Amino acid sequence: MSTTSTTGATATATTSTSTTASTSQPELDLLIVGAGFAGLYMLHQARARGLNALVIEAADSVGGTWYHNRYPGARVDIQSMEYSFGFDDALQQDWCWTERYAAQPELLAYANHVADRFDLRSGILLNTRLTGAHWDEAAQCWQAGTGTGTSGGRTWRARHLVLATGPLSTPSEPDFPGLSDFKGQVLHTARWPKEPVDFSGQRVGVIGTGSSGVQTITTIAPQVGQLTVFQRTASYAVPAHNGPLDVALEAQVKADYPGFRERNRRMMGGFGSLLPPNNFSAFSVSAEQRESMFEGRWQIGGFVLLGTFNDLIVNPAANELAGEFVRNKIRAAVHDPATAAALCPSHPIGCKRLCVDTGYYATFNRPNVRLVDLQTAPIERFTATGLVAGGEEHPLDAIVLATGFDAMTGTLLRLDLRGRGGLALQDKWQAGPLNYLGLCVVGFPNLFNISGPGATAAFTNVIVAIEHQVQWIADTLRDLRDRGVASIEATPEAETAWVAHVNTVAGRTIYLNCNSWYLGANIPGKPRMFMPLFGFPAYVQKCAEVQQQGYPGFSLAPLHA
Ligand code: N01
Repeated sequence: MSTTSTTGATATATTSTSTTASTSQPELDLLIVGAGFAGLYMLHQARARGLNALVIEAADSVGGTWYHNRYPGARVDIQSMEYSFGFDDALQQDWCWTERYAAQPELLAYANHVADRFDLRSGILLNTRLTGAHWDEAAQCWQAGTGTGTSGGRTWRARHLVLATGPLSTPSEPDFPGLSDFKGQVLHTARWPKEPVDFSGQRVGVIGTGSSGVQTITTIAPQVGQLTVFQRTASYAVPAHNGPLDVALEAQVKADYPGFRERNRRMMGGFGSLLPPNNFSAFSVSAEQRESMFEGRWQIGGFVLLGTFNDLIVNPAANELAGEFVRNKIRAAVHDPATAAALCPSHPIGCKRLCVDTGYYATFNRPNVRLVDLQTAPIERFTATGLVAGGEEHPLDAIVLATGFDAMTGTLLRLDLRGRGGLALQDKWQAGPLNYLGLCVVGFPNLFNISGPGATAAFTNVIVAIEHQVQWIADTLRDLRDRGVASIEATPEAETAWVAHVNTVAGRTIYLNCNSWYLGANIPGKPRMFMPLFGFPAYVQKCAEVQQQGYPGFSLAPLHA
């Protein structure tokens, strides 16, 4: 089957071997939305099971997150040897990372390599944005379209719809008063232009100090004339100690890559087996030993700091010890005591995702860098030539919005998704993103969401999380096809219990004690509900049990007569 996109690109879906053929047989077994790592691997796994699949992608190339987030200094915060696909041993043996933490261009090259290596481009339509999808009850399939009007329209009929649109794909662009009056350049980190941006000699303002802001600030500070950082909440940043990939480590990992992957899958976050968390409390050692153990992990760098003791994420008092350790590092790194104080976070460490940095705090010692604390000097308005915060005008030539994402739900809620009886996802998720297993939603049969609310992706090495969910979906679809099942839908009881479970798990941790995107707290008006699930191995086990036990928590329906 061949389809033509609005831009004339062609893609070929594989021939279906479905046993459910009938006059109402949809043209696709599954339509996959998004050609990031999740969409690419979903296509590969679907084809491997003889399913007729097509990917549509709004951008003009593959890569998802690593296509869009091209801001200066963009780089992964999980080590390259771990942040990569493990499903194909030849791929992981052949590919050579150059740095401990790969930078965006290398990650994008990797996504393109995967697309080429597994001949995935023939199943991907680029420049094709899904606008909506409606469940057709009579035909038991999704009618998914790219809209009408000047952009042209095309509708696909697919038995299943897989949303591989990414949890962090819709940028948050706060409605700052007067922003449209500003005559200089406005850039968002998550929609950075392909052409290099030259900030030489310019007065640049960065709003936002999460992972994207921290990397941008550190990288552009030496290039710009004057950098003003507008900080609403101070961030914890731990050193990456990035550098060329250690060839001895590479050889060690490659000598048994499958074993390395397996050990990582047993970790809470699907990574970190090189230095597992310690299994004892921060209070079981002396103050001197504690300091020395924090220091040891600080010198190694990355997320391992939070594994220094086993109670840092569950006991606020233990967490405070780690937080104070980092605050002392900030005080030691930043010369001006007032700036250092403003850079010291007060929320629990790890409650928002840790930033992994390369000299972030010391950047504020540069004579051309200034911190504006929005807690004491809030942004009032933009002007043609800058912005006013706390009554002071800051003249600017360019503004970088490092303001994050409408995470986990933003992308789906901007689509016209309608399930059984015309139920709109916006109505279904009015009070928060209800789901079962982080994969399915009651009222939306045959719809699967990857890396969404209720799943572990936000707390996991996302590629490991993707591999697991994709394999589960692909196995399920093959299984259903072989059993003559035309539709699968979560039950209301299972959905309610799952959302409660996700929140119960979070309630045992410090994750509810700050305003994070995990809670939707960064978006005004968004329902406050804890969205991601913590704990990858238990999640994998639960999903496996559901599959092995014949899909408890789902109702299955055969093809209508
Ligand atoms: O977004 P964020 P991000 N006025 O939401 C501030 C992944 N990631 O793009 O904290 C003023 O973390 C906001 O302030 P506050 C990673 O999972 C990974 O940086 O809400 N400020 C915050 O400081 C990460 O967690 C990598 O008070 C406003 C910042 O903008 C996730 O993506 C790299 C504001 C947003 O921080 C998101 O990271 C990059 C307003 N109206 C991203 N609205 C790596 O792998 C928001 N802010 C390294």
